[in-house]
Amino acid sequence: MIMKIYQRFPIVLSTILLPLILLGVSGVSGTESKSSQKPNIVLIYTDDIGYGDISCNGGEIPTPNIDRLAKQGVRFTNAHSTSSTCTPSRYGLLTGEYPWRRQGTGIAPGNAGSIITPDRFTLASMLQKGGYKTAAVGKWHLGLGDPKTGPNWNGTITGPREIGFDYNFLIPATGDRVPCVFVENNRIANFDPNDPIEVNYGKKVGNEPTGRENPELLIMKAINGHDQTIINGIGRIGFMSGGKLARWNDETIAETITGKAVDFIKANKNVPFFVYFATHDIHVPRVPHSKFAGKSGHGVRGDVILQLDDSVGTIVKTLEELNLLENTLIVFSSDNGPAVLDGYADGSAVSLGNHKPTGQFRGSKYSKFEAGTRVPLIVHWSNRVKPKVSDALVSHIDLFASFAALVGQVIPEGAAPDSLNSLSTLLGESDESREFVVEQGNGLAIYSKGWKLIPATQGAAKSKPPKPDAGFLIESGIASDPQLYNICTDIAETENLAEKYPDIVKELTELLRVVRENNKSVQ
Ligand code: NG6
Ligand code: CA
Repeated sequence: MIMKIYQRFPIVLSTILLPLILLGVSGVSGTESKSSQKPNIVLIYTDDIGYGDISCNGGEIPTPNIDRLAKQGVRFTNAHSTSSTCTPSRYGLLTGEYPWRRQGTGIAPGNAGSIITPDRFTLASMLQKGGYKTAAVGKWHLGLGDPKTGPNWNGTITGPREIGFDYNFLIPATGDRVPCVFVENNRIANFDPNDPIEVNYGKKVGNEPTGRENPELLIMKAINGHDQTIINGIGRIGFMSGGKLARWNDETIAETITGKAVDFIKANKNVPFFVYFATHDIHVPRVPHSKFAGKSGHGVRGDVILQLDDSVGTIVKTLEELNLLENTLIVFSSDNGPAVLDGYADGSAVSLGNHKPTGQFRGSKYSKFEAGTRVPLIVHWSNRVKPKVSDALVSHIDLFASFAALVGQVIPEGAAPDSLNSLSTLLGESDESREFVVEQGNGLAIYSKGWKLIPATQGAAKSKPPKPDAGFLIESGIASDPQLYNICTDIAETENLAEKYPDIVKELTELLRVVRENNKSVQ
C-alpha cells in the first residue's frame, strides 16, 4: 500500500498542476459578456449541523427545503470539513490552507484579532478578482480588527472587507460569545456613540449581572463557563458592557441575517455574486423564533433545525423569484459535526428521540472520529448539475481551487496551498475521490482509500470501543494507542485494527508526516 500512496502522490500533484498551467497559458480573465454568464455562488455554511441532522441524510426532523436541493443536486456521503470546530474549518475554507499549518487558528474568543490578514489571497478575493460582488453574511468567528490587538469596537472594525468581501453583516464570533451585536460593513450596526462597548475575556467589565453571580436570572442553565455577562437572559462566554441599542435579539438572528443575504442578492441581481451565508443555526444558544418554538417535537435543537431549513427556503425562493436559480451554484454544508450538550442545559439530549445527529458515524463535534468532520454537502445548480448521490471523498479545502477553475481564475503561487481542483466531482460529473483527507480534532487523523488512522497521543488513556446504546457521546478520539479503522467495512469505527495491520498504520503515519512536512499539497 505504501507504494500505491507514493506512486499516486506525484500523480495527484500533476493533475492539479496541469489545469492550473493550462489556465495560466490561456489567460482566462473573463470578458464582460462572459462574466454576465458566470454562475452566482451561494455558499450556505451552517454551524454544527451533523451528517444525520437533515432529513435527506436520515434525520427525523423534516428539512424539505434542504432536501429539495439534495433531490435536484448532488448529495455527498463522504464530504469533510477540515476540522471538527468552527474557526479552523472556516479558515481552511476561505484560505485553502490547512488550519493546522498556522498558529492561532483554534476556536477564537470574541475579541480575537483578524486571523486571516489583508495580505492573504482568499476565496472571496479570488472571486472578487473574477468579477463577482462578494458578501459575508452571518457568523464570522475568524477574528476582527488588528491581528495583534483585536477590534476597536467603537470605531472602524476591519475584517472581511480587507480580505475580499465587498459587503459584510456579521455575528463577530459565535452566539454564545460577547459582544452580542452585529457588525455591518466595518461598524457595529445600530451603534450609539453615547453607549460605547467594552469587551473583556479575562475580567468583568461594567455592572451587569453574570451567570455565575446571578444564576437565578438565566433562562437556560449555563454549563462549562457560559456563565459570564448575561445578555437576553442567557449567560455568555466573555464579559461586555454598553452597546444596549445594538444588542441582537436571539430569537430573530436567523431572520435578520437571512434578510441581509436576501437584500444583497436583490441588490446584485444583475451581476455575478458570491454570498458566503454562514448561519448561526444550529449553534448554541438555541433560541428558536416563536414560529418554530415547540414545532419539531424534538426540543429546541430540533426547532432550530426547522428554522435553518426555513432560512434555506427563503434564499432559494428569492433566487427563484429573481429568475436566478438556474444559474446559481448553491453549496450547502456545515463547519463541523454535531454537539448536543454544548454549554447550556437546554433539554436537547433528552429530546433527541430517534433522531441521530451523527447519522451512523462515531464521535461528534471536537472529535477525530468521523462525525467530527464528515458533514452534509449538497451541490445544486439547475443549469449544470444532474441529480445524484455521490460517495466520492471530497473536502471543503478544495472549494477554493474548484471555484477558481469554475470562474477561470488562476491562483497565485503560494496562495491556497492545500486546495485541489475537484470541480468535476463537486458538480457530479466525475466520481473521482481525493487521495486522502486530514481530519483535525484535537490533533490530526488521516483517511485514505477507506482506511482511517488516528495516531497515538502520548499520555492519553487507551482507546475503548464505543458503548452500545450510549446515546450521544462527545468523544475526542484521543488515545495512547494508534487506532486504525476500515471505514468500508466498519463505518462506525468500532474495531481497532491497528495491531492486525501494522503496515497500514506505518503507511498512513508516513503519508500524514509527508502532508504535514511538505507545507503544501500543491507543488
Ligand atoms: C467551545 C465552547 C462551546 C462552543 C465552541 C465553539 C466551552 C466549554 N465550550 O470552547 O460552547 O462555543 O467553543 O463552537 O467554552 S464552534 O462551532 O464555533 O467551534
Ligand atoms: Ca461550528
